[in-house]
Amino acid sequence: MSDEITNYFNVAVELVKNAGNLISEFRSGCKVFEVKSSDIDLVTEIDKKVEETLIGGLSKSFPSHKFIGEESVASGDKCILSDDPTWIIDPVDGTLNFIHGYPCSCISLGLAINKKVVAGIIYNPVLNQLFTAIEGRGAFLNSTPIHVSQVKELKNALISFEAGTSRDEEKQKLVLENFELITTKGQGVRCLGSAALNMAMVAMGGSDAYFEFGIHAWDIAAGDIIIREAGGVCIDPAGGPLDLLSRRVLCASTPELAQELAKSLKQFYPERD
Ligand code: LIP
Repeated sequence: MSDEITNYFNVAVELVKNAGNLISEFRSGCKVFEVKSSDIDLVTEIDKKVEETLIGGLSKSFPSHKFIGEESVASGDKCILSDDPTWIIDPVDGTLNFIHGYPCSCISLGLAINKKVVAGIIYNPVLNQLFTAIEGRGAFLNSTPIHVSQVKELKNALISFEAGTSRDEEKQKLVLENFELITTKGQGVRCLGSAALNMAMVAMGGSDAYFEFGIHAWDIAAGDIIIREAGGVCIDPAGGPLDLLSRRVLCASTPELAQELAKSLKQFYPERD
């Protein structure tokens, strides 16, 4: 199985690198976009093109594989995670950044088998950062091994989090409460505007934890394996195991920090993927 996964991964990396050219052409921003679920949940033609390119290339090489793609789901496809090899795709994670020309957007591609993510790729073509992992083989940034930090306590932690793309009032209230918690109890707060890049930052030890309510499977699948392979943990924000379709994530450098955050955070339960 491990050789098969490596073969899947090698094909996927080449496709992702090529598709990255579509994104880097717009490094100064992409001013043409459409609105999706809210006025801050946006999509461009490039999101759609990158997703089509990846699904086209992967299905040609692996005709039996399944897909969960952000833009295919937005156009009406069902979000189904079976035991079959399933590619979970965010073609442009950080679309709002991409539109503005803020250089924190990436392709996020995870491969789940038996509902567990076994390989992941996060690629920011503008900053030339390629984060990768295959189960059991470690995590890498541009082929150099990466590791999470050793931070165990919230008071010493730099925490990434995001307000998300919903204008739901209950959700926005919770975002502010959790923001207050981490600004008063943690060492500092960062928001990159891309769930996948926030996770990659935890994986490389730049920040110590990241959490968000309202993300989707495609935002976190690749980050999940990259963080685990870098020595960190990805769990549900209430402290239990991560559920890829629950739209909730908490990842951290150490189990101690993850559990301290899980106990402190105000919880929100969005509708599942
Ligand atoms: C978005 C993330 C953002 C997060 C949103 C959403 P999109 O993905 O990049 O960081 O807060 O919940 O998932 O829409 O740009 O692919």
